[in-house]
Amino acid sequence: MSMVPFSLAVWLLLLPVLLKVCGKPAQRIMGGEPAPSDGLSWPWQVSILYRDQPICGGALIAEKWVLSAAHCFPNIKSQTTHSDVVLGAYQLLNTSSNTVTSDIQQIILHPTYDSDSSRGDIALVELKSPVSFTKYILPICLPETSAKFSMEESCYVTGWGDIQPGVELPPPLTLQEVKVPLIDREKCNSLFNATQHEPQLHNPVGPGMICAGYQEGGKDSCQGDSGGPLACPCDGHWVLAGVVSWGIGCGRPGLPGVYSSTPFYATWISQHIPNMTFVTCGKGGTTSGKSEVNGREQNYPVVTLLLVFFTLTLL
Ligand code: 4AZ
Repeated sequence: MSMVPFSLAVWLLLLPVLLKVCGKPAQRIMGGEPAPSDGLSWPWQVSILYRDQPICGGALIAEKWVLSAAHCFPNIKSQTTHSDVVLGAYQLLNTSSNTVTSDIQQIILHPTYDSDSSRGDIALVELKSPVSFTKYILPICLPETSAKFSMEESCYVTGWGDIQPGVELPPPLTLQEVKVPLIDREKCNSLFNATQHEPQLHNPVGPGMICAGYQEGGKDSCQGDSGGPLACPCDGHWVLAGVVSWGIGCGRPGLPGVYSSTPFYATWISQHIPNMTFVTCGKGGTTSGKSEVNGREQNYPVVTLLLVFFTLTLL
């Protein structure tokens, strides 16, 4: 057997591994509340429809897989049959040729999911067939278990959920973004414990949860954003730090939004998606507070090196 087809195959298999294809939007513009109108900022954002109505958000993590919240699926059987996943959308009521709608193959809830405590509020949604990546449809990177996000990072939560409790996003349902700093579990529990609310829970933020928001309130995710991404910059990529899970109201002072922590569930995700790759945020290297996540500089040395190697192996 000739070595040429063999090395060709090896390199073609290695190429997508060496080239991180997640967490790199074609473009990103810092700004206010509606996401930038080019619709390129959050290409992993999906909407999950049940009988044609948007019920939850989700994040694309691979060609066939979306990560969402377990509480979005109280009736898996009916929802698998009657739900669709909308990808590449910006305005849900004004979809373009960049939008793809997919049927659902299966929904996998985390085995520890408990609706009372919101423990394990994470779900994997498998699409019927793989989607083609475009500049409007791209996966976000997943953090490995030991990934640590810098607490100074600018994380964003995005979605088509309510703009206030009980106030729906008006037509044409334009994707919203809001910058929310991470709040660690200890700090978040002390906030919840110190803030008057019903039901008064003690240490409600369990392992596998992380908070994001402001002590003074005002900026938060809300009903309908559930399952959607909390995206943070890490080592030059956007990485999924959390999945919108729960809160007491929305944007209330001292009651930040609570998210299922993706690093905590990385092992479970890898068990269901065998070839999934994970990124190591803030380990072995300089994790600066502000990282350039949209520059065109990264990976080009790797690509060049690869192409040189590739050419040499073919000779
Ligand atoms: C909800 O009802 C919900 N502020 C989701 C997230 C938050 C609040 C409520 C976070 O699905």
